[in-house]
Amino acid sequence: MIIYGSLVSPFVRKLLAYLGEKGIEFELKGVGIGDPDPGFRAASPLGKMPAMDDDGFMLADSSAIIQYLEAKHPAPELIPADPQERGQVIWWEEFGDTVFAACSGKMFFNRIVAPKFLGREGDLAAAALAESEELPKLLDYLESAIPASGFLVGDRLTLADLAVASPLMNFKHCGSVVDAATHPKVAAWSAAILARPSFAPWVAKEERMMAKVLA
Ligand SMILES: N[C@@H](CCC(=O)N[C@@H](CS)C(=O)NCC(=O)O)C(=O)O
Repeated sequence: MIIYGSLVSPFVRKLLAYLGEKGIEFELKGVGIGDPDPGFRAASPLGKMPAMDDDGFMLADSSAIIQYLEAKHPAPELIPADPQERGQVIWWEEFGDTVFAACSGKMFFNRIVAPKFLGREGDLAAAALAESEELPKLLDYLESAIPASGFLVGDRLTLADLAVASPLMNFKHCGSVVDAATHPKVAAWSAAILARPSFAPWVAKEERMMAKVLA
């Protein structure tokens, strides 16, 4: 199976961690924004990452790919069968993808992707507004919602933890790290999730890459 994407995308990172937790073998083919790679273009109609080619079956969108893989490889269960837990996991994935990643995207795209990868100026005012107005409220919500179990849903790892922890790397690349004094539960939970073997090697590789980009 081929996964197309870049390590710095929150959606690609979520998928890579999911694949690691599942123990599914794959090859990562690195592509950037607007990449003309024909395999990537064939798998991703809108040119967005991640995309997948599973022995000729092509699919784009991290959530679509994960739903496909969860049906194909049910164990270990990362999207629970229990109705309430499943609803909660989908809520958190939605929060991670469309709210948390959108906020991190305003900062990461305008401060890093636009100037460093696309050779143009980013909207620094939009990035500053996301950091000062949106991010604190999202972290406050997360702080209030992390259960004592240390996992967002139930007492075990689910897709919810992977989806919400992933964008935190993009905040980090922008110099915005979770403050353990103001958000102790978010700091402890995210450190534990990002240190899992499914995330850690990708995070280390990505940090080396970003150190070069930002040097
Ligand atoms: N909902 C999609 C979002 C994918 C997405 O927006 N990826 C970004 C990178 S983080 C992208 O490829 N952007 C390029 C573009 O919009 O042309 C998913 O979960 O995969």
